[in-house]
Amino acid sequence: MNPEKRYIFDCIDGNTAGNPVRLVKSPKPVLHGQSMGERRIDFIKRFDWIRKGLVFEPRGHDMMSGGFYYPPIDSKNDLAIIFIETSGCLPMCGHGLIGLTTILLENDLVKPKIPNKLRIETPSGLIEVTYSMQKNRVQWVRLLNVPSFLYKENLKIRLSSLGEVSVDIAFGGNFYAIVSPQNNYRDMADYSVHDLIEMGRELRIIINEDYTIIHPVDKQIKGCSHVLWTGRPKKKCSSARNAVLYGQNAIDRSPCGTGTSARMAQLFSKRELMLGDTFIHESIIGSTFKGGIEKLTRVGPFEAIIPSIEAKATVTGYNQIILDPKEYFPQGFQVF
Ligand code: PYC
Repeated sequence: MNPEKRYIFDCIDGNTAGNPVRLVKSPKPVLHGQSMGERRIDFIKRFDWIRKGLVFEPRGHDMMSGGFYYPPIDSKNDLAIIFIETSGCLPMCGHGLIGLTTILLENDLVKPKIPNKLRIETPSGLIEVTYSMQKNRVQWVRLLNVPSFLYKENLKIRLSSLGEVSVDIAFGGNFYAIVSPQNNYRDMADYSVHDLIEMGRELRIIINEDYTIIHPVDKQIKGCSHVLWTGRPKKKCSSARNAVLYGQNAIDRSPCGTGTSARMAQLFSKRELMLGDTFIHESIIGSTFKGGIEKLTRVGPFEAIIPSIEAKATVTGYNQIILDPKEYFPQGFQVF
């Protein structure tokens, strides 16, 4: 950050199934690296002040997330995305990608090479998207996510409130600790949002201290960043409900795209979901994502699924955000 400069970021805000997404149109930092994975690391090293200023209070809040869009590295593709949110720069974000795609299309900021399809480069890999548009409004976006797999099973973790719980770790673009129903945990419905955040933070710390979690193929993706609390659905049409903790204080208002992918991978590996199945995931506020298992593949030693996630996003506003180094909080703050 140049201490003598006042920055004005031109953003478009929206939400996907209730969770916020902020597209940064300009200015965009020039990033170095041969892949989006390398460019993400470059962003974190040199431009994390932009992320903090745009997602933390007072310009953002605990759930704020979004991203920058760039020309693709491979000209066969349509665009590339760097995600930003309160926990950092995620390798992949499902609700974020669906929201950013909606904002880009409705504002004519991207021209698909093939109508109704987009190929989007993310730090986690290439994401193929299809969508439907009527009268300049995106009706739905459906993404094929990166290969998702169950990574570790039945880890025994002792939490101060619940006692010992059994936890699975699955990858769906980020690594998730998944807590399924068991003796010491029945359903997310038994806990307040505050409890889910507190217990999730403790669980995440213990897992990251006690286990090495690293993507078998892409060593830049490591650590358990999210905790997924499971529950029975409230709606007849849903298959399951979930609450995902991300960052220090956020429970995803959407059903979480990468979380739903990780959950489907976990259920597939236990043969509770099969190739071709549909999985309707419900969020803490009752919004839903339609998930599916589209293909099977392998990631290193792991059997993996290619999940699809379909959802709707809405544009909510045009926002010019000032980051002034001379203000009190140019890089924002968090309270927890
Ligand atoms: O939808 O993948 C997602 C996501 C990650 C964190 C918040 N939402």
